[in-house]
Amino acid sequence: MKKWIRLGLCTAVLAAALACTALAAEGAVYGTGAVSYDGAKCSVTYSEGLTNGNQYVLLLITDPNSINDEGVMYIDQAAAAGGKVSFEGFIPKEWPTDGQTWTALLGGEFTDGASPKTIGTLTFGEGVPVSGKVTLQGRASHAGATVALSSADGASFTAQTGTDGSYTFASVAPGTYTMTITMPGYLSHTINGLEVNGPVTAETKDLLGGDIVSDGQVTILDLSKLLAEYGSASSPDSDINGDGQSTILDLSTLLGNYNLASTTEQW
Ligand SMILES: [Ca+2]
Repeated sequence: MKKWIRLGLCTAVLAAALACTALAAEGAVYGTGAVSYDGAKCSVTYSEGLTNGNQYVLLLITDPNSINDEGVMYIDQAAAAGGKVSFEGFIPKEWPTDGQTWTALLGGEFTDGASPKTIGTLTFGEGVPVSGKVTLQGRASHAGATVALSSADGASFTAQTGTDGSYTFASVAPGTYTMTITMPGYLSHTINGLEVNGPVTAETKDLLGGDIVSDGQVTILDLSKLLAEYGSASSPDSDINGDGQSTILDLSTLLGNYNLASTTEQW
């Protein structure tokens, strides 16, 4: 069950719970859990002192110093299972504002008798989300590519792709960036002049395999390395497609991209 409601909260109870714990830095979690925001959705999990089957309720407090029903952004409840509670992928009521800290509060019966618990905080910068997708030629899983953003004034951010190739920077400061997408064994791709002045969704980029020696092109150097390792079943550098060995599949990819080089485009 997920819904927005306004609550007639017992603010004294909440204030007492919050007063016990000083607010911490970005993404802090007290105990065993996780509090995250990917630029679009939130997830909170917790697993300390719970009783399976019991109901727990999550609240996000926007301003711990001024608790009222307007300041509670979200409420949800879940039963503990497998020793934890999970509130996955819910949408925040409001877009986070610069420097705003959300405090995640969990209510319910805990084995130590204390409740509610302040389980973590999320502090948001002045950035906006940047997301996109990268596919890796010849692979079923597109996880592990590195997407880096850097600006002329020194700001830099990095993210990794997930299995489906997607990546997200939760909070990128506005500016003009160079995006570089790299993956061992693959030709990199660079995008210059990427303007971030609001949420950005970049086009899907396909990285081509074969740059085993990572010099920005597919040449005799890569072919030599692959041939030297051909047949090896111990995850050699020339295992372009990540199946653990160097085979005809990797050779085919390399030869298909022979003489190609890393690419650059203007945003
Ligand atoms: Ca392979």
